[in-house]
Order: sequence, then structure tokens, then C-alpha cells
Amino acid sequence: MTKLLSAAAGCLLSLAAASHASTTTLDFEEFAAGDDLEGLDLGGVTITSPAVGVTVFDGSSSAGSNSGARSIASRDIVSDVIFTFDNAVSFVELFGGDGPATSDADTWTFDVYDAQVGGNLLGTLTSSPLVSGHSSLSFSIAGILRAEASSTTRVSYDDLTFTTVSQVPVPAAALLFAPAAALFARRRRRSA
Ligand SMILES: [Ca+2]
Ligand SMILES: [Ca+2]
Repeated sequence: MTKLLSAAAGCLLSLAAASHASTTTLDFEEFAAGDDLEGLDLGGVTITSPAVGVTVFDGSSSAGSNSGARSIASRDIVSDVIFTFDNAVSFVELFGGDGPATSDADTWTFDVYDAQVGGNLLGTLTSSPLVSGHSSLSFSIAGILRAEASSTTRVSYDDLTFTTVSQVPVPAAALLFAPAAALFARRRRRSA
């Protein structure tokens, strides 16, 4: 019986240490051009542009898109767009750029931080100049809680992908284990 108990405990403890990675991509296709996304939690991430707000653009306009017919940007298309994650992510990728009818060469910068507000800069990347279309920048770094996209030219952003790694909390496993342990203890007392 004791061996059985330790086996059960070992199984639960290994469950407690297990991690589960889930990857989400937001392509913004479910929105209509002009939709206000400022401050909305889109399922694990909240998007903001503090001065002007974030909106959905028609991908067939000069804003362009990487996927489908929709992209996002700040309302003035030049202000920073901030992605705040509910939980730390270990991977984040974003596409930035504009439509095929434009002639300016766009570069954009992607910064990642270890806190939802303030914190330390974990990494920064700047795209190569691109006249039309979107280019991706990505990070594989543990503990990203915020990403910021910026450009000095008019660009839109599309196809945000992020991976959240969640740990099964030990207290939850302990709660599962506690009633079983009490039951075993009671049975042992009765049989003794
Ligand atoms: Ca899209
Ligand atoms: Ca351009």
C-alpha cells in the first residue's frame, strides 16, 4: 500500500512539474476595417497605442496586410503599437510593412520587455528596408510580457504569433492528492 501511495504521489508530482506550450496567431481577419481594438484583450494579449488608439485597416488600402484583407496599426499609422501579454511568452513574431502601391522604403523596430509596464529590454530587432509588403521579426526568449512595434514611416502590422508556456501549479496537484491520501489513511486505519 505504501508503495502504491508513493507511486501515486510520484505521478502527481511529475504532473505538477509538467509544462504546456500553446501557440496563438492573430490574423485580424474576423474584424472589420475601422474596428477599435484599443485596450481589448484578444485572448492572451491586449493591444494599445496610448496616444491615438489601435484600429483595423483594410488590407487592400495602402496599409496593406500580410494575410487576408485585414491588418492593424495605430490610428495615425505612425505611433507605436504595444502588445501586452496576460502571461509570459517564450516566442513572439509579428509582420510589419505596407501595401504594394507604396513607394517608400519602410523599416520597423520590434522591442520585447520582461514586464507589462516598464521592466528590462530583453531584445530589439529592426527590419531591412522594404518598399512594399510585410517582413517578420521574431524572438525566442523566455519571460516576454510586452512587445512594442514602431516605425518612422507609415506601416501596418499583421499576424501576431505568440507561445505561452504554462506550468501546472503544485498547489492544484496537492489539492488533487490530498483527498486520495486521506482516503488511503482511513482505509489503513480500518484494516489495522
Ligand atoms: Ca491579416
Ligand atoms: Ca512602403
